[in-house]
Amino acid sequence: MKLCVIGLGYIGLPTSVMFAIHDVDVHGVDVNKHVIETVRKGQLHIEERGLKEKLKTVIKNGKLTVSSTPKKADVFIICVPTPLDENKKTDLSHVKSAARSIVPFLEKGNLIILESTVPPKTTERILAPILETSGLKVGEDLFVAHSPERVLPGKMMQELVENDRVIGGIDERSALKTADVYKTFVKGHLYLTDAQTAELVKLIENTYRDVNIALANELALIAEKLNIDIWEAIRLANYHPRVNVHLPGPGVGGHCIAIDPWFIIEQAPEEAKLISLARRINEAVPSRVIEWIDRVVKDIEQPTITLFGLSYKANVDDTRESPALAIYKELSKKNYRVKIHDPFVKKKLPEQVDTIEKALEGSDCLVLLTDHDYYKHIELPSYQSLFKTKNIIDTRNLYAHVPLEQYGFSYYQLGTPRHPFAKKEEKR
Ligand code: SAJ
Repeated sequence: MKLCVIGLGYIGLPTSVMFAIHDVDVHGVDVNKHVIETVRKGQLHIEERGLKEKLKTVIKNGKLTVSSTPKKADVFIICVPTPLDENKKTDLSHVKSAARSIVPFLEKGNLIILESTVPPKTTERILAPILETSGLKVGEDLFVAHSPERVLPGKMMQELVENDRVIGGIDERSALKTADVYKTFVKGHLYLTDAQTAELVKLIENTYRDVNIALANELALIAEKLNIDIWEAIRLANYHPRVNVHLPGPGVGGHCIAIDPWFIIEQAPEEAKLISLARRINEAVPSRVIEWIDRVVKDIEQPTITLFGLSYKANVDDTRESPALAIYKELSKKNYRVKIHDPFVKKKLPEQVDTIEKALEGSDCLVLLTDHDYYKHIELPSYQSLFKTKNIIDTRNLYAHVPLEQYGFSYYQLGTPRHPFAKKEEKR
């Protein structure tokens, strides 16, 4: 089998490598020259555990080749981004141009799989007509399917193999052929359905998480008002065998959960009431964190704020839609000196520093935004002399176990009575 993968990003690159190590001849395509040059050298332009060594192997043995133009193949997989435009409408321009780019290379019997997350009916109404400009007919000459990726950044190499997959064919033969392709390495179950159901399944998965996180964020607000610790309450509620409340935090980031619900809202705005509200609740959280910071440093002249974490979640370098980035941008508009530390994110902002010492030197308030394991293990009290004012805002419940108040820190914790708007006697 010859495979051509369009888009060598967070999903396309690990997928290409996975096929290549299973002896498939893969040709990877990307519009970004830097990506092509980096991958060709066997190097990574993204951070993903366990990927580098495998990439090196398949570049070296020639199983994976890369260039900026597609090649003839038996199977084409499209893994390009589907962002939102400024009006929160799906921008399908990358899917469309990826599809157009393979048209000249299509031959009778080819299978085209769309992995990008898309609104329901995109495969049938947008992808298929573009492919048919080749003169070949979908359902007769070409097989077409949607099979959304479901892997978790940071665990992709494991989850690509182990996770179950949903495969939505434009017809039954397309679904069966697609299943054969993924059987190359997938050990999880392959569930076959039609394309539009598969498209909705993916959106449901991430919308479920978004709504659940919105509930957690709302419960955090309620807990602050009632002087209850929400982390403890959620932990105990989740001992119920049929309850799985997610966790509050500084907001919802990433390229999926903060975006996919909009694909549903766009198609059914009247009906998607709860989904819209959940989005609004989650989008409002970063400004609450700003209010907390403003309150904590209100009596300090030109305060220095230290942000721990820039990526959207723990142990990854990805900053797409990161609430930490939104918080940083808001803080930069104020009369604050901001310092940012993130052990995963390569320097991209002038305020970023590379050591804990530099980050905490002269700080008036440390704000923990991303719960990297790295931060869990640092002994904050041993850095206390670096602080100018010993304030800590913990948005991830990372430091509750450290007796910070005994060391003279003012410790504020999201979703608990320890918040900066609490009256003194209410604080615990
Ligand atoms: N978050 C919370 N509270 C929680 C869980 C997450 O505030 O209880 C926040 C995180 O901090 C982060 C955001 O939500 O900012 C998203 O993180 P995530 O780990 O829930 O999701 P992603 O975007 O990294 O990956 C998800 C995964 N989906 C599920 O776990 C159902 C992954 O399987 C999907 O493949 C991926 O979206 C995708 O590409 O759609």
